[in-house]
Amino acid sequence: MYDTLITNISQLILPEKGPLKGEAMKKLNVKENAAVALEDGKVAWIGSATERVEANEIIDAKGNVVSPGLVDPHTHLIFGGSREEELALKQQGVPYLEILKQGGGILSTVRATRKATEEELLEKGKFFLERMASYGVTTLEAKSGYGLDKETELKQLKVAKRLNEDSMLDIVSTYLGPHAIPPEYKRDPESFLTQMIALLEEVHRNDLAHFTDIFCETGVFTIEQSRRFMQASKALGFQTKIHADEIDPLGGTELAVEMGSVSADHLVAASEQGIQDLASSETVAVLLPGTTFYLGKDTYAPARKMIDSGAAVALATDFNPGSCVTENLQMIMSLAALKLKMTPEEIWNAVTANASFAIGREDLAGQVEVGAAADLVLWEAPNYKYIPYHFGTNHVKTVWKRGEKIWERGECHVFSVPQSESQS
Ligand code: IZC
Ligand code: ZN
Repeated sequence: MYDTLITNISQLILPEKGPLKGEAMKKLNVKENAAVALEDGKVAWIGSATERVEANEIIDAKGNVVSPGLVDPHTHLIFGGSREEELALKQQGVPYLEILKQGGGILSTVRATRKATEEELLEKGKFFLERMASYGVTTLEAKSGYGLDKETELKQLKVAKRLNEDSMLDIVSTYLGPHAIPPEYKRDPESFLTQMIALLEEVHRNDLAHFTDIFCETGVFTIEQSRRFMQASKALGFQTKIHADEIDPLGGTELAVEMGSVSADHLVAASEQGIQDLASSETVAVLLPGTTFYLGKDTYAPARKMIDSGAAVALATDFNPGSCVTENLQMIMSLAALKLKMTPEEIWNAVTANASFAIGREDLAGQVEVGAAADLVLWEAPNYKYIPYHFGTNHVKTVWKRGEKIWERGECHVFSVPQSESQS
């Protein structure tokens, strides 16, 4: 007798383990007319919907899709304030890096995050996490980077750690101390970087992050500075990530591969050499089409060229208060179809197997396997292609994390207002 049986599944998505590179991304493992049983928070049995299986709770998927919980491998989850005032500047054509240069952008969020208490950041983080879960995300990465000083960077990382402990979701932390250069160090970025490197030790000692990250971009950190930071990170045992070649082609993609980074993120302006380097490595290209969309740009990351050359591609929201303000990974899946020209099979592999590999969770997330944690999503969609196709809405019916229902589509009174409310 199992705890739960989900049956009548039209398609059960069973991604292969990542990293899925090139051709391997083009095949999605799908079991038609399936059923899955859960026991003690784990997947206990996978079979056909026609088999008779006993369970305490039986859920009829009614011919809909079940997938692994989605994995969002790049978010800036923890921050103070918000930046809706910058939308008008964007409309007037002021570039993202120009807003930053004038002391806005990331620096505006830094001011708000320094002011916020740990409790305030925690409450805000909870709110966003519930939204992410509602869209089917059960594992995610969260970066610091809005402190740019010791106290606030540690505060952000502690909040992420508490959210990981207190919630059902799995949150993997990344230390992004070198995210921008604070005004007090404008004339001496090298000594700012030295401070952020010095902080690595404390982050490591308190087990506050698994990964490190740096914003390698014109006016932010150079290739040489990024290499220095990554070498220091590796020396302490961190795995590295990098915000690379987002706006200007500095060669951050090549650097990521040279350093053996687990991922290189953005890559809109990645060079031909960078793409070849990715293809010959296990560094995952984490693409963030929501950011290109939100910045109002026309040129998207060369996903087709990357996959066709043999690289591993993952997709993420880049959820942050400035350049991509959305918790909705399903929207990113649609943008990947429309703007990156990725196929539905590639898209599903990119938000499951490759996303989990990009955050070192390939054994724990992005899969449906007997013995693995029961992180599952029941969709209101007849097949997996339907989800990226029907954009901008939430297709999730139910989300399970380690076998527990953590989100379910709520009440709706459009066709029936409850009696007590209509009478009062
Ligand atoms: O707050 O603008 N690109 N970092 C690098 C960001 C975007 C987040 C932000
Ligand atoms: Zn980012």
